[in-house]
Amino acid sequence: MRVKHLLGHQSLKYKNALRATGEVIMPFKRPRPPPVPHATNSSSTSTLLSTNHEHKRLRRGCLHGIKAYILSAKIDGAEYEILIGEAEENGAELCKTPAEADIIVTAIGMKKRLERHIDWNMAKGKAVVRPDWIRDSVKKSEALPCGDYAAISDLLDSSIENCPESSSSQSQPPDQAEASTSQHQSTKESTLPDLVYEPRYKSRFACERYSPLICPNQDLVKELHIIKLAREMESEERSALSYSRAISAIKAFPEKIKSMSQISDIPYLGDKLTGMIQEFLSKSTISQARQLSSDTRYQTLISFTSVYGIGPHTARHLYDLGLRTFDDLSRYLGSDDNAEGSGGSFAWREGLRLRDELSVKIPRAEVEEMGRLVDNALQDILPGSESTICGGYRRGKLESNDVDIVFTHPQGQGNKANNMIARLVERMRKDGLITHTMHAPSVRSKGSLRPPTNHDGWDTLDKSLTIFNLPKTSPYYKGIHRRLDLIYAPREVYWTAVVGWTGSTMFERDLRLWAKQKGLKFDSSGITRRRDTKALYATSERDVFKLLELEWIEPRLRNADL
Ligand code: 8GT
Ligand code: MN
Repeated sequence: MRVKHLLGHQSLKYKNALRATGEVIMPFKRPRPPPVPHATNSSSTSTLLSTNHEHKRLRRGCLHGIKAYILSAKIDGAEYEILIGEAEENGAELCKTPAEADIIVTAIGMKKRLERHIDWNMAKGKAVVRPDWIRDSVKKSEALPCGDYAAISDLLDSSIENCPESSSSQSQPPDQAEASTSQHQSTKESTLPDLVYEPRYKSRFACERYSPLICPNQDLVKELHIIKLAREMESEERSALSYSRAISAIKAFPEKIKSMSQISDIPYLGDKLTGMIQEFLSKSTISQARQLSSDTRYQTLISFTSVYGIGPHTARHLYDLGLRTFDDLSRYLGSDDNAEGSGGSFAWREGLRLRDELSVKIPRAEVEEMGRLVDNALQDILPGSESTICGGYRRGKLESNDVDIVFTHPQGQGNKANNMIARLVERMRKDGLITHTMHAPSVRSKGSLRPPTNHDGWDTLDKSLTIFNLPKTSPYYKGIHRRLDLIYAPREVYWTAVVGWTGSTMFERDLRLWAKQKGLKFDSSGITRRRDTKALYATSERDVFKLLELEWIEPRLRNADL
């Protein structure tokens, strides 16, 4: 939903707008998620469950049962994300506060600095280790002793003393542990040929995996998507990301999942996800997803965020005020008390007015017609321009929520950008094609739902988020407003921009992580080498992949989200 696109700065604006009405922002009530059904080894004798159980045992991570707090200070965003992912995937329970944790992971090496974040006396009661404790434990498949990893010398002894043990090693009786190890080895042996041919779905990076529009496990993915959306609605970003990662990994799995033994190589499936998949295999649904989809709070938040300009934060606030329907919302916005002139309410009212139209999906033929009209306008004012329809359309989606068009001009270099966008928009406005515009800030503000989080914004390209209207003379005219994003890229970064705007979101997120581990920085506005910030220019879309040392993946296989 492109609505999210605007969240970053808008939610803040609206927050102030709401505050101005004198209403108190109440803490939101969160529906307690139903307990995740876990496989048990108790009564069932069905083969499915017993293989599942076996499987679960195999997958139980080396950090299982360990309560960890990862302090983000001094850890760079991408690295933080990788650490969190690794810890979660290997069974660690991530805590929101250091007090709840057994082990504190930090890149801080000095007592004074640590004390800025964590109470010293509390730290003394825990193990306090460096991030490589997670990495090395995962590599060795066991929670390693903390002594070698103590983050701060003064805390060495207490870290050794308080070093947690994983319940995966603790709770298994010796014979079982042995069975599990030997099984583990036998799985390893049986996958030996994979060393020669490593299927792409195993990669930890969505930008290495083939992700078709519709995958063999699409129903499972849809169910998980509901849970992911619910997390987004509650601004539980990290949890939402775990679901996005799992969804993305399942999207690339080439077979229909019929038994748990098939999924052991799919990355990012921790205990919770494994349990859910197990449930899905036996019931074709996931109870948590079912419950959510009939939950009033979930439904209301989803529908409010479908209004252009309303993000989860605002939606929760409106919900807490007791609003449930669009009529409620409309009444609320219509009331003079709430109609302060600062723009927030106006934008909402406008969004609400257009909502029904904007929620109608755009068929491919109409997307193409819009592309032609944009290109005509472009050629008129900037002859020789080039444009590409990106986004979901380019990935093969039959219907799109909006249209994303990236364009460039042979003479357009460097910072003449402003001009190009303004000229195009002005022209289309005059022709009656564009009815509303929202100039996006070039850098997305933090706190936006949209990833990636490894840097502050998507890019520094100039763009305009507009509302578009086909001319009555067009054979596709239905009198429906459409969302159209126009993005100008200087010639030399045109292909990076095309890759950056083709998506899907997880593909993009991992592209950035991938680039990072290659010592590069990728975003839609260019590729740079980190060590000397030298810019690398691609001359084609394939060249973008080549520069990133990535194998080519065609746009239709970049559907790494739902
Ligand atoms: P849809 O339009 O049918 O919903 O599907 P979509 O085309 O895949 O989603 P979208 O929300 O239109 O986003 C298109 C792609 O543009 C996304 O995959 C994302 O990678 C990228 N994208 C944004 N916002 C921004 C942005 O501000 N800068 C850049 N460079 N890319 C962005 O969504
Ligand atoms: Mn789009």
